[in-house]
Amino acid sequence: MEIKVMQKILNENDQIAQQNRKELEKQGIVLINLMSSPGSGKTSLIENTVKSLDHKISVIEGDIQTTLDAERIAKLGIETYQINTGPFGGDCHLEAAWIKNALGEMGTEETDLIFVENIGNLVCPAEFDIGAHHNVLVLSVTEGEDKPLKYPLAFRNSSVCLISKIDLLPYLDIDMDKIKSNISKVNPQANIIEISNKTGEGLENWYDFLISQIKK
Ligand SMILES: Nc1nc2c(ncn2[C@@H]2O[C@H](COP(=O)(O)OP(=O)(O)OP(=O)(O)O)[C@@H](O)[C@H]2O)c(=O)[nH]1
Ligand SMILES: [Mg+2]
Repeated sequence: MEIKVMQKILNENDQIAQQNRKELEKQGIVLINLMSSPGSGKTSLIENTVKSLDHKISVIEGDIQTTLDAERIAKLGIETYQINTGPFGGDCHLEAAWIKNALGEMGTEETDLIFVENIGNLVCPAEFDIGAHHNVLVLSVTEGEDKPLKYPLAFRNSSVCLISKIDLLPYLDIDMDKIKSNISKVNPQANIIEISNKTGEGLENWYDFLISQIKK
């Protein structure tokens, strides 16, 4: 007698996300999905990384409104694609189909690494697989120790958690060990890296992680 087992049926977004991941793998390109609250330092991190790494990097920017972040990145002379969700209902996340469309319009042949800067919030982006090889969560020290516990999915779905703005620690009553232990509670496997986009402290560890992932 055959036993039927209920299986997760991939929804359309998950299917397109898997296609994105596979297609990029064929081309030897690594896709990194950056997620955080508004203002935690995603664009600053991309700017520092582009200036420091000797690899071909492209960026897909997600925002509800404006091309401000894309303009910051384009100034560095790299390919930048902006997705604005405002005209289409103002979604607070990016979906796999939009990334597929962006990748199709970008010239990716020579690219080693693509950053997607997801829309700034700690909830919706974590619910949608876009086809990234790594989700990277950026949490700034000004946001409080409790955020991993209050928004666990974003932390759980990220292989790397960057704790940013550590240059501000002397001015804050915040317990770094508590932030880290709260991240580890929701995601014991998370690779936690402390960084400052302002002083550059810790960024070498982030670059080492990226270089270990780049295929070309
Ligand atoms: N002191 C300090 N300021 C930082 C750091 N990283 C970013 N900032 C500042 O924080 C502000 C927001 O940085 P962004 O890089 O624009 O943040 P974001 O996550 O891209 O913001 P959204 O795209 O709006 O979600 C800017 O004024 C940055 O200069 C850091 O490590 N230390
Ligand atoms: Mg930004």
